[in-house]
Amino acid sequence: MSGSLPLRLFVPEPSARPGDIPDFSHLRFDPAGAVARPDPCSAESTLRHLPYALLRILDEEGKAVGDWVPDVSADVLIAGLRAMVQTRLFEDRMFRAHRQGKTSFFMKSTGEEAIGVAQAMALAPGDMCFPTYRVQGWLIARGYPMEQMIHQIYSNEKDPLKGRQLPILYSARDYGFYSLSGNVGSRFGHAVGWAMASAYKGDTRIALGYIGDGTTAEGDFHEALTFAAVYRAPVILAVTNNQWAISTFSGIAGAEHVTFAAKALAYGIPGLRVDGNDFLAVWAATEWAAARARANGGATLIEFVTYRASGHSTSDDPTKYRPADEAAHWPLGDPVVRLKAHLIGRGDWSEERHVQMEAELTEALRTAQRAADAVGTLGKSKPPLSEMFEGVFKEPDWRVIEQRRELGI
Ligand SMILES: Cc1ncc(C[n+]2csc(CCOP(=O)(O)OP(=O)(O)O)c2C)c(N)n1
Ligand SMILES: [Mg+2]
Repeated sequence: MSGSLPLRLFVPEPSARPGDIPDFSHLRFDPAGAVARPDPCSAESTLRHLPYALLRILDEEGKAVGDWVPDVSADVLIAGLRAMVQTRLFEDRMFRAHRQGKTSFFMKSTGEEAIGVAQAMALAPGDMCFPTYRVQGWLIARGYPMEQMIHQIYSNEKDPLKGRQLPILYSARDYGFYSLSGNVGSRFGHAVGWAMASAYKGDTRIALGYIGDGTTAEGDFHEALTFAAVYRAPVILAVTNNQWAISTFSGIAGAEHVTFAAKALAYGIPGLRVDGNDFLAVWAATEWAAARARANGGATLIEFVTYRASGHSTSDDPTKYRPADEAAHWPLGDPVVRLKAHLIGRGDWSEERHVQMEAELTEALRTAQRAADAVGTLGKSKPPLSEMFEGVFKEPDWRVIEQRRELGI
């Protein structure tokens, strides 16, 4: 057609690149306490404002404000703080272990610890989480042995998964931690399926599925939401929006004009948008969605707004694609610092106790690492070769038998 403009694609760009001043002015943040807490069993049609608000409980001074404040004792909050600090120390130590050649690969969740930790503590022991690699704090909060984690990270003889998974793709059914998958998004649908099975059997357990902001662009996300909404599956669907998917910013997954929580609207389920660096807000939102699911009210989508303070993995260098100091400018702060300030403000914690706790945790980690080092680091010790033939088929298969004979084991 003459006179028509040539068509152009729009490609979103992040607000700052290396060398620029970090800029988060495009993000909308409500003050703490601004969002009213509806009854968890409210009709979905009355909850449609929530995906555009931001649920926050801890204010700038560390005070817990508003009607979402959960009824959690100081001891439990201290346990949460401890698990977050332990996660951070553990991850820093394992990152160094990678640089020392002790493992092939590692990923950290620095800045996002409140999500896995608070959810592990707020949900019931029989519930099942379908994790991403970004929530290993769940395992730490539930007391999974550090030494066992390190054996897997080293892929040594005592690796509980016998060398069949990447170093950090844990599997721990007894801790409510379903096997992690390297194929991002694949577990979101499994969470819904598991929850549907629980309801089908008349059980009382609910599921929690995790997905990253970038992975919401995959079909798995939308398939899972369809099933969850249609069958009112007792599931919490958590999007950890840490602003980045490796080197790709969240705008590429559609974050610029609509929140991830707002994707729930199209499916007719509630969507909560929550400050993911506010331990109490993560707890309260999880409790709310769990109460709804347990009352047969169905699924809730929760977007946890957070920031990936570290690189994507040991293979990544984030200074190549974002300002080096962007994490320090993140307007929602650091989850450890915020919970610590809250507890100190209440008179339940002190700088001295914090330092002492860090020292204790460091010592326990050192002991666990020493024990794993003694078994063997990467390549120095391996699960027995015969393990690769075990647990593959229920009945021995002729191909496996033949291959095993060829290897003489
Ligand atoms: C199906 C699939 N596609 C691509 C990859 C490669 N990959 C691994 S992590 C990742 C980014 C995921 O980003 P996000 O969902 O935001 O999670 P985050 O790492 O930020 O927690 C990609 C593309 C993969 N592992 N699986
Ligand atoms: Mg991400």
